[in-house]
Amino acid sequence: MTDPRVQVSEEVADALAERRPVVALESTIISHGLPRPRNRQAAADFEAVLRAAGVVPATIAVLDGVPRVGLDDGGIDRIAGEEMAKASVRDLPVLAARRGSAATTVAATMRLAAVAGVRVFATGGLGGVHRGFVTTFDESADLGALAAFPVAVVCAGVKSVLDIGATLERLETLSVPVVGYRTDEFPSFWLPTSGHRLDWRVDTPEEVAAILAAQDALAEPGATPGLVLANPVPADVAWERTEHDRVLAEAFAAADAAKIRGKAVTPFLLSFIVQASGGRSLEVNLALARNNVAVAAEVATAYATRAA
Ligand code: PSU
Ligand code: MN
Repeated sequence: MTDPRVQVSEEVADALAERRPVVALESTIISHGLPRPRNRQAAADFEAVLRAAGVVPATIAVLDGVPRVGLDDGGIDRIAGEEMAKASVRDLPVLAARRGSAATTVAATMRLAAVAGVRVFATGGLGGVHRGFVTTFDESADLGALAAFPVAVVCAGVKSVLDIGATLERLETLSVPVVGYRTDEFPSFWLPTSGHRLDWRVDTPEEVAAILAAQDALAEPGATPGLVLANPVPADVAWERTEHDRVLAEAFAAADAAKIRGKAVTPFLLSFIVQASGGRSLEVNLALARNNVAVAAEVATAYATRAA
């Protein structure tokens, strides 16, 4: 029988025991969010950014039924190179029982990070409420996970292919703090703005660490929620707004014309956008994800410093 318990790598376990900084990284962005072979390079790059900052990377995935927190190079080769299923929280027990392998979404990564005791997590963009949710009820389990697991997620907001306003309303209902990092506005992935103002802004990693420490100290009855640290793509690498708007409008029209529905809509739009932008959207995606990893390293360092 495979041991279905979460396996934390020795490097990550040692760092946590010694209160050194650790940052969790998801694997769905590698297996499904970025094309090969750039995805393998990106996975190595994210880990290298953390190590250069003195932070231990904890890339998370399920391999042969075992949820792993901290992959070695062989594990990263597998999530980048093999055809992997995409696992959210509800898929974890099925994978364990069947000894299956899968990349983990933000939701499943948060859950496994929380079990291991990793407090800070970096990704590209969050899942959220889909356009047309009134008829489809399509809302990512990422939002429920943010309400349930005490992990801070550094991200560039959500893509404008989702309903950003509805996503922010749901995060409010779920009592998830949403804090802008050096911004007063929620970012929209490829663009630093969205038109949606935020209630809270911080300007230093130490301020974020203080909020996380306050969450820990409040030890809210029931679950302590996570936190969204909304970190806009740097202005010099952001997509040009007019080009962004033009390609998105083209993508929605193409999905409509091809009568794409349901679960197929997002993958259709995303691959259309990469093609129609001549790869420009991919470059922006890589740059913003790398920037989120760098900010997460600073936050995890400030948090570990407080705890020490
Ligand atoms: N948004 C992105 N890139 C991604 C994802 C979201 O800009 O790669 C992935 C993340 O893993 C996220 C998941 O957790 O998609 C959400 O999927 P769903 O909507 O099926 O919950
Ligand atoms: Mn969905």
